[in-house]
Parts: sequence; structure tokens; C-alpha cells
Amino acid sequence: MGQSVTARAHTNIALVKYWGKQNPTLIIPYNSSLSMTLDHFYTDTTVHFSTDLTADQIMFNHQPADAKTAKQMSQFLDLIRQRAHLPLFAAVETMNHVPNAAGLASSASGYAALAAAGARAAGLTLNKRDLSRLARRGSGSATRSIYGGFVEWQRGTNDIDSYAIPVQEFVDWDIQMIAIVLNDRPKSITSRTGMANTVATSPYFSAWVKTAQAMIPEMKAAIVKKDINLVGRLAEQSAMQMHATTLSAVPPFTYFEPETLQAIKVVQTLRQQGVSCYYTMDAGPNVKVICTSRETPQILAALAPYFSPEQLLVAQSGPGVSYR
Ligand code: 2P0
Repeated sequence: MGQSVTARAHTNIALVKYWGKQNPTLIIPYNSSLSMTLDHFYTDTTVHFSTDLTADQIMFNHQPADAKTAKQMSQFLDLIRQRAHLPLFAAVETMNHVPNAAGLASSASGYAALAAAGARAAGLTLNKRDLSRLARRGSGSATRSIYGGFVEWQRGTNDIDSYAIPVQEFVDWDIQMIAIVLNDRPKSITSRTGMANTVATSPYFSAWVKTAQAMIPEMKAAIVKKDINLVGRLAEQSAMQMHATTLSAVPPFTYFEPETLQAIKVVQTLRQQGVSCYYTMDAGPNVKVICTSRETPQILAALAPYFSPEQLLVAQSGPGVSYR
């Protein structure tokens, strides 16, 4: 078994957020979600199954992975080994081109790339739907990174019917994101733990599921219309409704930091001045601004008094998974 396979997958930002698992083992979400895959931020992963290895060898940017990450990735490789009936360990080399502190989920691009490279290296031929299902077992957001452009993760109810579908793979209209990197401290509450706490204790959780689910067709219609204002307004609503479930958990928690509100205020002020810009946030303090490339210079100028140029990363829509 000698084939060494390299795959590239890009990270994505959800416009309708995924928050909460109905099945934590299989990673089946309570609600469908919808994201935009980004161009600049991606992971290249090379997998090689070998008779020479006595354990999986997992490297990140040429350094051995930490024990927890290595264990999770080995468990993910077990799924591939079982499926391919392949009793061999693997050498995995991951190069993350997601800026270290970007607060953009590298688990999305990471598990999408590992699924694609691992499956092919093990001799499996999987279509994109099955790759999406496989990537889902590593990390929920990875389900969507198999495709480029706008992508919906249809929640389903089980391992077979929970996967992503492309909504608009080639984005030929003006929409982009500015990631505002506020801090690079490790998250105090991982998204996995945060989701579980919210599902278990927030009295608002059922309302979250209902509103998120209802937003999916609205967001798809806004994308078809290429309506930046409607896409942005809905995305902002989805993000704040998700964050409201963390504030209503017992005990309550939040991913907001003081600088988060500072960034949100700048966006709100710009909007009052007629600029089409909207904010979204994930399981961390960083803010992403949804806007057009035409207005990006003005938005960057308004953010400049508060954030350094290194904290402001501009991204367009990007492609789905590919082999190198
Ligand atoms: C999302 N997030 O839709 C949501 C919004 C964060 C907030 O998917 O436990 O790393 O591996 O399935 O995918 C981040 O959570 O969590 C995430 P797991 P994941 O992008």
C-alpha cells in the first residue's frame, strides 16, 4: 500500500450557523446550516498508509501534533481503515494555511482535507456526498468544506442522510468577508463543549433550532437574488441568535470580548452611513464582516483606528476540495 495522496480543502464561515448536535458520536446536527467557503485560508494534507509504521504519525506544519489532536485524527483514520479493510497505520502531514491567530475554524478545512486524502490513499473511491459524510465524522463544519461557494449542510437524521450540498458553487457576484482577528488566546470553551452545554441547559435551544431551520430557505433565496443586504441581515441574525443561546445556558457563557463589541459598533455605524456591511461571529471573539469588495476600502479605513492591518484579513469565496 504505497500511495501518498495530498488534498487541499478551504475553510468556511457559516451564514446560518450550526449549533448543537442531536447525535454527538455521529455529529448529526439539530439544524441545517449554510456557509461560504473562503479562498485564502486552506489546509493541505498528505496521507500515506504504510507497512513500515507501528503507529499513526501525525504532523502539523512539520511538528508532531499535540496528543489530543493526534488521538482524534487517529480515531478518524480508524473510520477510513474500517471502511477500506486496511490494517495499516498512516503518516499524515498537515500544512495549515489558515493564519494561526485568524480564529477561522481550521477543523473545517483540516477534516475535509484529511477525509479526501485519507480515503483516496486507502484506495477508496468516494463521491462528494460520501466525502462530506465522512468529513462530518471529524468535525461538523468540515461537512461543508467539501464544496466551494455557498454550501448547505442538510441536517438529516442519521449517518446516511446528513451531508452537504452545493447551493452556488461559483460565486459570480460581489460578496466577501473581512476577518477581524481580535485575539489568539485558546478558546476557554471549545465549540464542542459549548454546543453540548447549550443543548443541555438553554431554555431557548428549541427556539434556536426552529428559527435556524426556517432561515435556510430564506438565505438560499437571498443568495439566488445575489442580495448582499438580505444575506448580511440574515447572517447577522443567525449569529446573534446562536450567541443568545450561550448567554441563556446554565451557567451562562459567551464568546464575546470587549473588542468584539468595538468591532460590531464600527459595523453598525458604517451601516447607518449607508454602507452595506454586516457582522457575524463563531465560537470565539473574532468578528467577520460581510460586505462587497467595492466598499471594503471604506470599511477597512473605519476599522483602522481600532485594529492593526495584520488584524484585518480579506477573503473572497473559494473552491471545494481538490487533489494536488
Ligand atoms: C458553524 N461553528 O456553523 C458553527 C458556528 C462555530 C459556530 O461549526 O464539534 O468545529 O467539531 O462539530 O464544526 C465550529 O464547530 O464543531 C462550528 P464540531 P465545529 O461554523
